[in-house]
Amino acid sequence: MKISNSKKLFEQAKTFIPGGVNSPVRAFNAVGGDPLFIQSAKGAWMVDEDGNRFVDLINSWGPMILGHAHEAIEEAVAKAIKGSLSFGAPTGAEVEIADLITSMVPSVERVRMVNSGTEATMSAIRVARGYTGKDKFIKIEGCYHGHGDSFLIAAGSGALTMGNPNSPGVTAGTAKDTLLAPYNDLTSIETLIAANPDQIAAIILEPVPGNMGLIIPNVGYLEGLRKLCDDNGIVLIFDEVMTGFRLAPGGAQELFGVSPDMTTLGKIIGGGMPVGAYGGKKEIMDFVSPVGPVYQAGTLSGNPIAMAAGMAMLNILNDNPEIYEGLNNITARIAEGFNNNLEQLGLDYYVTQLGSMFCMFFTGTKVQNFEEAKMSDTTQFGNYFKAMLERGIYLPPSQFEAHFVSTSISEPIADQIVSAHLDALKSL
Ligand code: KE4
Repeated sequence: MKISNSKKLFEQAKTFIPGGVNSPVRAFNAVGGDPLFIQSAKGAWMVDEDGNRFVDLINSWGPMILGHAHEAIEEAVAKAIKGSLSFGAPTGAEVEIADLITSMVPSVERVRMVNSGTEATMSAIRVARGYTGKDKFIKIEGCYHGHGDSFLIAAGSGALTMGNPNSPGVTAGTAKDTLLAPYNDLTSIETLIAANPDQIAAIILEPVPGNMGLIIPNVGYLEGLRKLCDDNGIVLIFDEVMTGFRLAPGGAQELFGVSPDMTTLGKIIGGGMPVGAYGGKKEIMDFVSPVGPVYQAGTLSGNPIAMAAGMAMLNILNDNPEIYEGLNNITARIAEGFNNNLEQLGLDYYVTQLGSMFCMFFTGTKVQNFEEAKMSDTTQFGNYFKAMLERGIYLPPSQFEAHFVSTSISEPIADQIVSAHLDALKSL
């Protein structure tokens, strides 16, 4: 595979940008080798600077659920840019998208737009603290909520991949207010609540974690969290930056029928543009400035071009709910093909799939939490990643990420992924 142009760009990039990338996971440190620089993408296919074509299973870490360069989204953006790119003043587009979000995600009665998932989760925690008057919050080990200081405490995703669970620069003062509990473990939550009476403002988690690989909630887990929060006056925050509008029009909370008090959103909400949002019950969100005392702001929050892209994407998803059945069927086809391959090869790697998210853990354990995810053979994952790349399949460059399927992935492409998987595993 020719990679000379990517190599040249990477060397140049490293003279200006830390590690040559604007987000750590892109550097391929978790899988070895140098990153490929992408030139363009259309539908299910991405093309790098050396003309190599790949089936894309990252889809910008979730946003490109309708495939790359979707005509309706491009048209909406092209139309919006004619009227200038930004005003720093309210626009009708922000009212439209807020209306749509609150109708697609009923637990969200009020919503504030921001520019990233990190901003959304940082703000949600601040509001929960302001609303309850309490300082501590419970984070689930292995869940990733962006790079806000109070989350980089045995975080998943990038921090986990970088082997640096407690990032330097996070103060002890910050860390003391973050309590940690394993995923799928209600007893640990009960223990933390008992040990910190009337001090816990919130519990935040990915309802379906995608940042330690994809992990499915055990039956009753989300319902149990809901009850513990109700019984103890704790704000339940679902971080649906990844699962929002992906697992169902109303996200994981719709799929599992458990309503949080607050929800954080991102990725799909911007249609590929930098957008995040946080929202929830009116009585909580009324604490947000300017109506309430909790301050949060953003120069480009609700940016009209980003709103146009987000609205176009959300409208398509909202108007065509059958999209989700199609995504689930294609993704289940891939997962079934992977399991058939593993059986044929006598391998017991663990494949998980839910909706249009899936992954394969290089461990024989039925992964239910962060500790079990970490038992995966990350070296073998790196070899597999490179073998799939050579066969034209671009996976997320880390064992601790989920794969994202778009509507552009047809049955023939799904079967191509499955046959590349078999061939790649045979080559290891
Ligand atoms: P951003 O600040 O990257 O927009 O969102 C942070 C975030 C918050 N919550 C969840 C559940 C997330 O998955 C993310 C970001 N996801 C990673 C993918 N694992 C983004 C990829 C990256 O860091 O480059």
